[in-house]
Amino acid sequence: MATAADNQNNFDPGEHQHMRYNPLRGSWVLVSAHRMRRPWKGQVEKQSEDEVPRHDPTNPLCPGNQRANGEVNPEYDSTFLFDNDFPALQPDSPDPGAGNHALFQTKAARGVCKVMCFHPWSDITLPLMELSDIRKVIDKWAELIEELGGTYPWVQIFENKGAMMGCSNPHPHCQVWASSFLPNEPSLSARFQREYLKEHGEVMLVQYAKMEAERQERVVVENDDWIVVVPYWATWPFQTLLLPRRHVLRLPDLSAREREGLASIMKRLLTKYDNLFEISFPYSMGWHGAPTGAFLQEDMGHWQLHAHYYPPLLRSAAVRKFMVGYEMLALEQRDLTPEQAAQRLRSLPEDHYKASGRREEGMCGRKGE
Ligand code: H2U
Repeated sequence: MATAADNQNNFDPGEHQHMRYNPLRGSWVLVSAHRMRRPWKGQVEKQSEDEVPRHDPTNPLCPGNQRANGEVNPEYDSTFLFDNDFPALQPDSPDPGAGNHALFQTKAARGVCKVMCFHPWSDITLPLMELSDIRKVIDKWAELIEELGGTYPWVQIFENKGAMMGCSNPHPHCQVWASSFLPNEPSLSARFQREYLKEHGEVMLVQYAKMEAERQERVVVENDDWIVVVPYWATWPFQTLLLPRRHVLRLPDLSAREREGLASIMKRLLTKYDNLFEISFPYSMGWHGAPTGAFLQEDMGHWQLHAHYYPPLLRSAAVRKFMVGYEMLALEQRDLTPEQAAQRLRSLPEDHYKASGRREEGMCGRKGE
C-alpha cells in the first residue's frame, strides 16, 4: 500500500491537481494542469484588431474631438487627462445613512473618476510606444496618486485593454477612480500584508520578490529595480505580478531611475504578452500601493507597491478562460501551472511581432488557432 511519503514523491504539479494559497487574499486556487488536454468546442472570440485608424474624427478620446459632454479635447501630443463624463463616483452625492438592519446596510460613496489617454494616436498601445512616452504615463500616474491621494484614501489606476476586457474605446487609455472608501480588494490585501509582517517580521511582497528572484521558476522578466512573475497563486492563465525590488509604498516614491526601469520592464512584459498569440493582448491591469488620504499619517510599512495584470486568454488568441461555474460557486481553478505559463512567456522574443516584421515572414500561424 502506498504511504503518504510515496504519494508525495509521485507528485508532479504539471500532472496532478493541487491547491495553492494566495497570501494577498487569504484564498486558495485549484491548479489542474492536466485539464489543458481537454477538447474545446466552446466560444471562440472574434478578432477585431488591426483596423484602428490613427485618428478617427468620431472617436471622443482623440485629440481635437468632441466628447459626450460636449467638451472638445485639446490637440494633445502626449498624455491627456479628463474627468469621466459618466463617472461611477461623484464628490457630492448625498449620504444614504447606515441602513436600518444588519441585512440592509448602506454607506456613503464619494469620489472622482478620470480618464487618461496615453498617447495622441489611436493605433498605438503601450508595448509599441517609445520608452520616453511610457515614462510620461508613469509620471502622470504618480502625479495623480499624489494629487487625488491628498484627499482620498484609495486611488485606483487601472487599464482595461481590448474589447474582451470591457474596454469601450480602442484609443490607448486607462481610468483613475478615487474613492472615499477602501474598496474590497485593497482592503483584503492590506489586512493580509499587515498580518504577514506581524507574524513573519518581513514585508510580504518584498520577501516574495527576493525568493522568486532566487528560484527563477516563475520569473518572466527582470531588471535591476523590477521583477515580473507569474505568481505562485495566479488564477488567470497568464496573470503576472509586477514588483519593485526595493521596499516602495506608492508610485510617487519611485526614483527617476526606478521610473526608467519601470518603463522598460512594462515594454518588455507587454511585448511578450502581444507576442504570445500575435495579437494586441487583452488584459485588465491596475496598481496597488499603500492607501492614501488619512492613511498618509499612519505607518503603512507592511505595504509594498505592486501592479497586477489579469489577461483572460488561455489557449489562443480566440479562446479565453471562463471564470464561471466552479469558480463562481466554489473556488478559482486554473488549467496550466504558473511555472508553465512563466516558461512560455519567458521564452518569447522581446522584439514586438509588429515591429520586427516576423509576422510578414510567415510566423503568424498561432493567431486565431
Ligand atoms: P474604458 O474603455 O475602460 O471603458 O474607459 C473609457 C472611459 O471613457 C469610460 O469610462 C469614458 C467612459 O465613461 N468616456 C467619457 O468620459 N467621455 C466620452 O465621450 C467617451 C468615453
